Amino acid sequence: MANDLFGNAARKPALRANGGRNGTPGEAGYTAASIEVLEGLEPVRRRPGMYIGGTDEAALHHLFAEALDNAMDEAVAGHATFIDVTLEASGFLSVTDNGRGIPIDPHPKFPKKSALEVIMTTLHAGGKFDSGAYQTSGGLHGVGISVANALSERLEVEVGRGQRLYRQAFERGLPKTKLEDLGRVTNRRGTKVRFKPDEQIFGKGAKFKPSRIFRMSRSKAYLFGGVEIRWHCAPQLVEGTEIPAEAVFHFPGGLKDYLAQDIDGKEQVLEQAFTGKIEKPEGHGSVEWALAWLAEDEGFVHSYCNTIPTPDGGTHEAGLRTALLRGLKDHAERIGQAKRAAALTSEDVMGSCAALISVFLRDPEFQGQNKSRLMSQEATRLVETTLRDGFDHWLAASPSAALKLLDFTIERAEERLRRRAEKDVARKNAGRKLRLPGKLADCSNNNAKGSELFIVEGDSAGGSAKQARDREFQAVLPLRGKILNVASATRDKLAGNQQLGDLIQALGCGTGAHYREEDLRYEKVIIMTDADVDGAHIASLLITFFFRQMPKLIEHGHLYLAVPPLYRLTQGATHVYARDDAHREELIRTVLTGKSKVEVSRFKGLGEMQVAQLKETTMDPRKRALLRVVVLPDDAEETSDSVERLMGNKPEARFAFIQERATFAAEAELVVV
Ligand code: 28G
Repeated sequence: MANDLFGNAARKPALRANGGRNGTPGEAGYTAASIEVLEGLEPVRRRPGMYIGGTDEAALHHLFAEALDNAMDEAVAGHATFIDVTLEASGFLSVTDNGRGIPIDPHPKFPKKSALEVIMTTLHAGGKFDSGAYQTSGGLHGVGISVANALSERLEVEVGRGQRLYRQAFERGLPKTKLEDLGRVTNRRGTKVRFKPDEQIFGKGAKFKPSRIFRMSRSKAYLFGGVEIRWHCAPQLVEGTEIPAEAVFHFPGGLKDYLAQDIDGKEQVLEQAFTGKIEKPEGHGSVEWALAWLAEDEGFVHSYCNTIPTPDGGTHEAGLRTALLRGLKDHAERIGQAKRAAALTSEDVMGSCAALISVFLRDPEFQGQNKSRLMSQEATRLVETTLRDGFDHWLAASPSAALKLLDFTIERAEERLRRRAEKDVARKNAGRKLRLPGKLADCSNNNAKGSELFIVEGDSAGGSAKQARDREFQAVLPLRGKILNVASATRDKLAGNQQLGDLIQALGCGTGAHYREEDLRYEKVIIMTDADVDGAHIASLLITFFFRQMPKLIEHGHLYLAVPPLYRLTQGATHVYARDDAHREELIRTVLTGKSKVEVSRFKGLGEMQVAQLKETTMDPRKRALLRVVVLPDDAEETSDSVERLMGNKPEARFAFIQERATFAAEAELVVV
């Protein structure tokens, strides 16, 4: 038997059927002895999910991924130049490479079996539940083509090797034929695996999806420019779809081509993508990258190691982020813009960056649920230094593009800082909300803008107001009984007063020297008291409180008086409301006719009004009147005196005086003089 390739010992025991993916092609010389045989395939059929992550459509396609990965290994290692993928109408899928062909010599541990049969029928280490996080590649968590064999109702292997063609067939992982020698061939070298997934495992009618197989094949070709992948599909499977029955994937431009396809039609910040490919000497890996910045915030990083996707990122992605951030910051410094770039984070640089990065490493280390994160430490340095170098050159070579990129990322940083500030405010507001007084029925609108606080006298009126309000933007705070007269109270007494404490808390803006209008939780603060002497007294006390503790709140026009009616006049079906005696007489003279009897009812208080009446007459912004409380700025000091003088003695008298002067418009001004 001509097995010229079977002379040398392997570097280390293989963890899967083939030699793993190497950055350095041409290192042939494995022996069948290096295959570490563990056990048969029964466990795979018993618990397929343990090996391929389930039995759904994604898991089904893992079988293809494994076969394709094996073929890619041969290509990446420099032994194969093309891969053929054929999907048949029968549901059979075949993957063929023109590599060395799976070894067929007798296996040292099982002299009666060929290496090929051992590879196809035994489970190899490196699976998900293997002790180490170490494996050579992804695919079916690196468990080998035998898993695909175990889960196929039939699988046929053909090997062209040493100018002879060999064949063996399996069903559900068990050999159905011996390894046959089909005789001399000169035109076939490599491996062909043809298989059909087992419906017993994947469910009746489970089939490969042409579009998925097509895309997976194309991706691989992008990831390794040195391979040509030929796609054939039974025409009836792709009829009426966008997927062609025949295609050739060959992308010498590699990731550059891939990126162009990935971001086709999306607006880019720069005209040129940043791409490159570096191969380190002596098998110290290689790096290929293609990056573009997208105008919209749709960045992504697709990373690969040895053509295996690493959706959970890892060390290579870390190197990429560091290289870009440092590179851009250093460039900013070189052009005297270090200060502007100081706030940049890799989030700002990466957020809109469409990045493809592919590394080839010897013996890569993967980790995570699906082995989808690269752990090899050397990848960070490899990617960081390589990309950094390339990025520096690229930035230096096109100063205008570099500046554009810098401006773009700085703009993103500023936006990020703005968003964070907004979030802080929102959080602060939320925190403040937690400390609101229990009696407050707050509105759902969290913004001060457009919201109103009704300060209501007594719990019963408070109850009516809560029902009459529009809870979206109207809050209600009932205050019980008469509040403390601020004008005559001491500081301590004021601080300990429950009613005022609740009010201060509800407003959120603090008092005296601590007053901060930006923290005021409502745009309008509306005092709503009964239209009687007691009500006037309470309103006066409240105005005094505001005047003393939050004069700015009045000055800036936030304080109002509600104008509840005192009388309801009914004539037949007509109802009108009058706010006082004079208004009542006026209405009788002007609005109502002298013909029939006018029924006059007097409200004893807000609590006595029906909810609908209260809403209509006093609270609904479309129908109510409000009085704005104003302090004339010039007289501010004098005002202070007069308020104290008046409030200190006979507040209700003063309030009546004010009312007389107030004009009733939708928002009249109540001038405190
Ligand atoms: C068609 C479907 C997918 C493959 C090869 C070639 C070799 C190989 C495959 O060896 C056994 C285990 C580790 C060394 C390697 C041939 C060395 C010399 C191969 C494939 C021996 C597996 N000659 N081509 N496996 N290794 N193509 N295509 O699966 O120690 S699998």
